[in-house]
Amino acid sequence: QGAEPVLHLAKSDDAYWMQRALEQAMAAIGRSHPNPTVGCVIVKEGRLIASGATEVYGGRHAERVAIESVADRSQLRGATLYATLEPCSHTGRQPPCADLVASCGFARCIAAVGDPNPLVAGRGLRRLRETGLEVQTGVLGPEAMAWHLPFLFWQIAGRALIAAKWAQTLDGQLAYDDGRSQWISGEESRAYTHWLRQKYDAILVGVGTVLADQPALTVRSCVEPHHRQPIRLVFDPGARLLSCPEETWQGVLERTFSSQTPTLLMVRESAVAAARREPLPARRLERIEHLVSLPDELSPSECLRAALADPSLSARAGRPIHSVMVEGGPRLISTLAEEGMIDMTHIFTAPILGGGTRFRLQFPAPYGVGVRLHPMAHARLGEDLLVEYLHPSTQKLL
Ligand code: AOF
Ligand code: ZN
Repeated sequence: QGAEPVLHLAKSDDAYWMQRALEQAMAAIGRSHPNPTVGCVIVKEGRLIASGATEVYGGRHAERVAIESVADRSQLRGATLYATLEPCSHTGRQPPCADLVASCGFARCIAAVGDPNPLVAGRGLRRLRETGLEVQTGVLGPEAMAWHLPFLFWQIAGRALIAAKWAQTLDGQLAYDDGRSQWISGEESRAYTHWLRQKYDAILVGVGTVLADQPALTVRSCVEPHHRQPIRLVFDPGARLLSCPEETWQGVLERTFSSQTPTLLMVRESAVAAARREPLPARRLERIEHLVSLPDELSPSECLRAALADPSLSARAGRPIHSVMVEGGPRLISTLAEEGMIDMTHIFTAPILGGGTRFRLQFPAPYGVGVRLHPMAHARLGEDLLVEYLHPSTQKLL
């Protein structure tokens, strides 16, 4: 349940220990944002002697947590340090990890991926090589890249990562024809999804999903401790929420707009203006604390891009928004995917055949050439299979 590794089976000792380092990071999911949540293990003669993960923002980095947990530092002589990200070489809120690692007498340092932060960018590993350590990168590289993607993407692309998550049947249905979507993926996948939300700064859903399910979109019923609740974004260009049946509206207020974390409602300018002229929508609008008005002339994808690039979104959310996970529905995901907006996907496939015909991803004919995604990591969750894919443009960027 929860923090099961999204990994291939270990193929070598190094992969085995890097998997343990990734598990350290996963157990601290979301804790260090906007710092990447790095995992670290220290191994000597085939035995684990220390482990750690990045602390809350401004706190110690993973390598320091692991090293400082060893009372007798002479133990570290000749040991191997595994880190899911290149040890840093700069002085930020914390002193450089590379200097600390270099001072301990390690024989080897294995980093899964490099740190693209311009203040680091290879200098951490170079520093260690110069000290005489054997340095290696790329062990579980794709898995670590998938894990650190929100951070890597923000550093490299300079904009918020848009990930999509959906569960589907073998025949590609995201919900049964009667609209039920809750029972496609199994219990393990659902717990995993709740847990996974902590990795992202915001969860985005389309209004169709909100009207159908009144989802809470919170972190719950999954492994503890819970490190944070992402904010919620509801994409409702036509303001359908403001004129839905009263019972649905009450459910939406209670669950999707619950007090645990802010919910921002994204509506087109013209629809906001129209809502203000009608008694019921106008009254409901009063209840919305965070309204994001979208320019009329932009497409849905352009609206989302603009909203995410607008610093006032982070200000209103009370935290930087560097990544978003889209959780449906099929229409919103199709619209975004069609315009090449989905940078990565978490897809859960349940062993169910015959899910109906109504709720599937749909792309217009010109899209028919097909975009080949890059699989990065996979896991079995109960009877479901989870695969994480990168869009080819994301792959190229990294
Ligand atoms: C590491 N280990 O566990 C993490 C690293 O302001 P600071 O000092 O906390 O530095 C933040 C930067 O350090 C961050 O942008 C990223 O480049 C790197 N994160 N590095 O060696 C860690 N979290
Ligand atoms: Zn560091």
